[in-house]
Amino acid sequence: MSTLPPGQRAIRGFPRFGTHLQAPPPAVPAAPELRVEGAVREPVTLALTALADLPRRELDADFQCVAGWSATGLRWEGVPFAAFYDAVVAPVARPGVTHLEFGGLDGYRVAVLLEDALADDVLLAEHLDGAPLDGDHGAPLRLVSPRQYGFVNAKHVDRIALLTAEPRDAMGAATRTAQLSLRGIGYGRFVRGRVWEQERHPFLPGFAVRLLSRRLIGAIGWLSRRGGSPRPPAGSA
Ligand SMILES: Nc1nc2c(c(=O)[nH]1)N[C@H]1C(S)=C(S)[C@@H](COP(=O)(O)O)O[C@H]1N2
Ligand SMILES: [Mo]
Repeated sequence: MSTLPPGQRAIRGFPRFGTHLQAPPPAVPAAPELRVEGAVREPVTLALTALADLPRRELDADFQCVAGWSATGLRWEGVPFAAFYDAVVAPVARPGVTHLEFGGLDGYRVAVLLEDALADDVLLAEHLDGAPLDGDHGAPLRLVSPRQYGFVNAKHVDRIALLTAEPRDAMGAATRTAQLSLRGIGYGRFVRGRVWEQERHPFLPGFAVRLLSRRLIGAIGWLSRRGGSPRPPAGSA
């Protein structure tokens, strides 16, 4: 098995996790679309079926949660993000794009440095382990960036906004409560979230985030089961 990044431990299975666990996964529209907006000359709305015309790739990778657990040996399949960017985004992008904000059907959003999004192992994934993505893991489309923590790996993606500066408000959740708790723990500020650099948090050191998460993980597991996951993060603390 591959070496895990610093401060991670492998767990069995792949739990549903995130800022949205009090709610079931969002409904997937009958004809899902992806909208490209922000610093563009013209917004683009693309039917997800159009992704079939782009290059495809399979990617074997581990998934690193900022709280310290890793799901190992996942196989994703989808469109390399750089290929999507070249084909769909670059033609409409205004000059000076520095960051992208990925938004999900559940109201989640997260900003990613353009350079990180264009890395060669970043996918817009539609399949996990040979099956279409399920609600737990991001149906119908998710960003997969294995060298960045889970929070960068936006699920249920339906929107990409081009930004020309680092955003002041770099992460958002669906409900006001979840949004305020993200703010409260410092995640309003932008962080690249690279796992090998342990960029777990905008200003706290990696070990502090791991200690705090260890305390929260029981509660998170409970919410996760309540939210509908068949695979709670047992053994993750
Ligand atoms: N749309 C959406 N994407 C999201 C989240 C979320 O709440 N909503 N949570 C993020 C966080 S904090 C983590 S750790 C991972 C969890 O991914 P998983 O549920 O597939 O394990 O999704 C990320 N992407
Ligand atoms: Mo997370």
